[in-house]
Amino acid sequence: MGRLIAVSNRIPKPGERYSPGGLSVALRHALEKQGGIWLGWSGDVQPNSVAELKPRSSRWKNVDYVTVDLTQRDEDEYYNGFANRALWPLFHHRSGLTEFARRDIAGYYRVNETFARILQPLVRPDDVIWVHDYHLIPLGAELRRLGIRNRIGFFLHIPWPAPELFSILPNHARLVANLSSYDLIGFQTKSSMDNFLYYQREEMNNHVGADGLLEAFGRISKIGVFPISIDTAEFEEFAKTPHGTMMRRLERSLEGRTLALSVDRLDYSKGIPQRIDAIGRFLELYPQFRNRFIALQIAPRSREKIPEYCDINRDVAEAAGRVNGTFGDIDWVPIRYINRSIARQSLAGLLRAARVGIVTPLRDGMNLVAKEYVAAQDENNPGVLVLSRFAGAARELRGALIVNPYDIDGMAQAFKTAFEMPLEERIARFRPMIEHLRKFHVHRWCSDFLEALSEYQIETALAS
Ligand code: ADQ
Repeated sequence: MGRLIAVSNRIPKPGERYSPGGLSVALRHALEKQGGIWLGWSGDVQPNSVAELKPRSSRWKNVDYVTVDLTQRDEDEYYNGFANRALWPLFHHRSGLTEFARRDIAGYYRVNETFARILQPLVRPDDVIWVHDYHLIPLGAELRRLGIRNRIGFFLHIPWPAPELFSILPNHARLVANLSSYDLIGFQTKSSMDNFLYYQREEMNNHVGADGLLEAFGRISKIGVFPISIDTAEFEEFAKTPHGTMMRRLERSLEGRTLALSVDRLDYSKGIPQRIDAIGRFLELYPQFRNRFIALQIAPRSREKIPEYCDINRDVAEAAGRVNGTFGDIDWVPIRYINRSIARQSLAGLLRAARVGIVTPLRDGMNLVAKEYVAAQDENNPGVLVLSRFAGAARELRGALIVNPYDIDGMAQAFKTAFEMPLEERIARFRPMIEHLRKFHVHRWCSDFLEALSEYQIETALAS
């Protein structure tokens, strides 16, 4: 078996402590197992005047980590520009937040070309290349242009939007043509895949076979659904052996009250202000719950150079202030809001300590926190997951209380149901979910994707 070459926008530094973001958690496992290369942006930025950006490489546990810096212009146009002010909001159905400039599109393509140029000399004939996420849609096409014939797969971690939304992008046709350079294109959910295929058929007149093969732009690509997951066994273990100090501090501070917990990157797609408003509505409608629980929101800041991310920080702080100001008392405030990143083992312990897990994104490719919450529970006394219908995870975690994150009253009602749910029902809802996650864990996700990619050439050879 050849090596696995993974490419993603950011990669963790070798041996670095865990950093938030679902992608890095999932990929590290696959690469260490198979051996290979992980290429991405170092996170460092050089002045525009720098003559040449040189990649750096270091090896750690069977993996060569190859990183490259970006120039300030690259960061502005590619990362803070087209990827995160056009693709991210649009793919999360927030067309009102979508901003694009031709200059940013050019920067997006330029950085993809740079990544391809760095990768090309490192590729051996039997390597398999796996490209990740919306930052790198054109990378496959750039690699093909440089003569790379290896199998290349692409996985989209975020949702693929409805065709009407996608076609808002001035370069929509070029982006889907770029995707045809991949041998396998994977989505988190069937609805994302259906949106993509509908666009291919209706807008592009391309042929989609019943066998999941797409004939487009002179190539055949295989299309599939691969819902990402977590390392269930490891997370279950973490939750049983959390770091003692943090747990003791939490327990002391709760003073016998129930804990409701939310953990998200600070992002407008995660529905945090709406969720806080729903806690306010819950306290208004059901005053008997006042002073009986604490809702802890953990949300490390992300993408801070983008204006919309400063706005969301302010919106969350204001929403929490409003609810605390209205319902808090001298010895109790309902919402605790912190921006810290938490070590995985402690996070697992916190999730286990929470009687209610609130995961209510407005739209989310999958949402790994929902899965982590389930894996962290005590089988004999599990908590209740309140989960948005617009998270990919809602397709799998059927035992959750599924809510509409835009419906504040509906969420308030669900919180009441969650707090009052008897043990028997909690167990009945929890069991099928944990069994599902024990079967469909992150290793299975990787092997399913890579297997589908390795089968690709045989099938397409037959089809063509
Ligand atoms: P994200 O949008 O980053 O990922 P998510 O799936 O929730 O979202 O993953 C976040 C990860 O970061 C989780 O493992 C969580 O435990 C961790 N994390 C969050 N806050 C943390 C904190 N304060 N301290 C420590 N860890 C924290 C994108 C897509 C998702 C998709 C993933 C994976 O947006 O929809 O599920 O990729 O494909």
